[in-house]
Amino acid sequence: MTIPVDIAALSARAAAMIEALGAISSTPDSLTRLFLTPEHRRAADLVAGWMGEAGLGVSEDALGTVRGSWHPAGPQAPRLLIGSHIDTVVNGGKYDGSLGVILGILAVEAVARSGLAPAYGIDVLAFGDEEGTRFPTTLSSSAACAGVFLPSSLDARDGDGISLAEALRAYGTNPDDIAASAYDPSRVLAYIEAHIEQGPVLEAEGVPLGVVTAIAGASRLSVTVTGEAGHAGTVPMRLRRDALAGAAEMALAIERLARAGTDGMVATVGRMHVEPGSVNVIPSRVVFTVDLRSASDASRRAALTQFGRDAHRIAEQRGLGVVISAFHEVATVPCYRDIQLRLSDAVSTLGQRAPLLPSGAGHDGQAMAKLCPVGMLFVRCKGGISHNPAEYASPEDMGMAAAALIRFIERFQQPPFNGGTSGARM
Ligand code: HGY
Ligand code: MN
Ligand code: MN
Repeated sequence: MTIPVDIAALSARAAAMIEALGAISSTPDSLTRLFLTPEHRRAADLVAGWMGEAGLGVSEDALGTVRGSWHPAGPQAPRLLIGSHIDTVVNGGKYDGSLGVILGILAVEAVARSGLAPAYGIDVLAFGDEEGTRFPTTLSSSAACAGVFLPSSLDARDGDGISLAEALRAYGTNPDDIAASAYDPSRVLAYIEAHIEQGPVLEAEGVPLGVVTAIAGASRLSVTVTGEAGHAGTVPMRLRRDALAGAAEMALAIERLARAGTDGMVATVGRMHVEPGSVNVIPSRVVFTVDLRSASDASRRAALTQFGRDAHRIAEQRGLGVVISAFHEVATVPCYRDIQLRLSDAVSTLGQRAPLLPSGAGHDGQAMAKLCPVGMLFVRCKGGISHNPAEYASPEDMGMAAAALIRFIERFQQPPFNGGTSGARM
């Protein structure tokens, strides 16, 4: 059965939904929507409404993930999961995460309304904590669905000292129910996510869609450098123990390691807190973050080891203290080969070519790979810009992506999907 797709209509609906969801922010003139905030609640309610209008059964789990279920073969049938996240970074873009949830809803709605009656069901998932912006955790919602949520994450505290457990209760969920949120691996066929590429490749190749081969592994560190506060006017340079100057040298050290790194290695110091923070006081304490990624786990881990050596050498030379703690680590996840082929096939039925490409950005698929085979469809974004209000995907490309998901679902059982609970069988 070939389901009729109206790409123009899908494009217009996706664009309108992006605008509606993108308008839900804690800041008036930019987009910031953090996990378990009132804005997350409003966005979850909007998405739940869309799921209901699409004819899906709507529920919400203990980590705040909104689930839209379509079970034509009954609730016990195995199911395909399609999702992404609705949280954002600070001053982020409207498409990162939200697009994947919206495309999932549009695709399942079209399939459900076509009369197709597959032997499997589909759940559309809207995760609330992919970015890890509010708490020093990340992928916690998808980890709960995958059954790999770390209970110790409940003690993670946000900038106001509120723990994840406290925030969950305030949001109206019960952390005691987290274990029950996990899917049964034997009942899940695969997880598929559509997402903007957040890079320049598809635009450079002049194509709207791409298929992801692997999702880069990442490490996130918190580095605390301690020195001695002093008078900016009286302490000679040779006698200073300047925590900020030391932190700056360490930041350049990690940048140097990444520039020399292999496998697409990238490093970012995204946040730096300086104490006491007076213009005329030598900084006594600095805390900064490091985000290090590579398509190769071995090269990332080697760079981490070398950075530790560099940071301690710099601290010793400057008479400083340094403590490095890793608060996030996720391995590189290969995407399931059969799913890559099926996504490429679905795109080709639309007369489009879908290049294969890795993802430098992290995604919920890295947690879901612990549950089932995962695959990702990338959507071209303007200038490759993301985590920036200038982030943009065209309505036409969004409509094409929705159509590709419809084709993927329609053809998912022919021949029977050779799924499994392992990550990727290349
Ligand atoms: O950081 C990332 O790669 C993702 O946007 N959370
Ligand atoms: Mn994302
Ligand atoms: Mn992101």
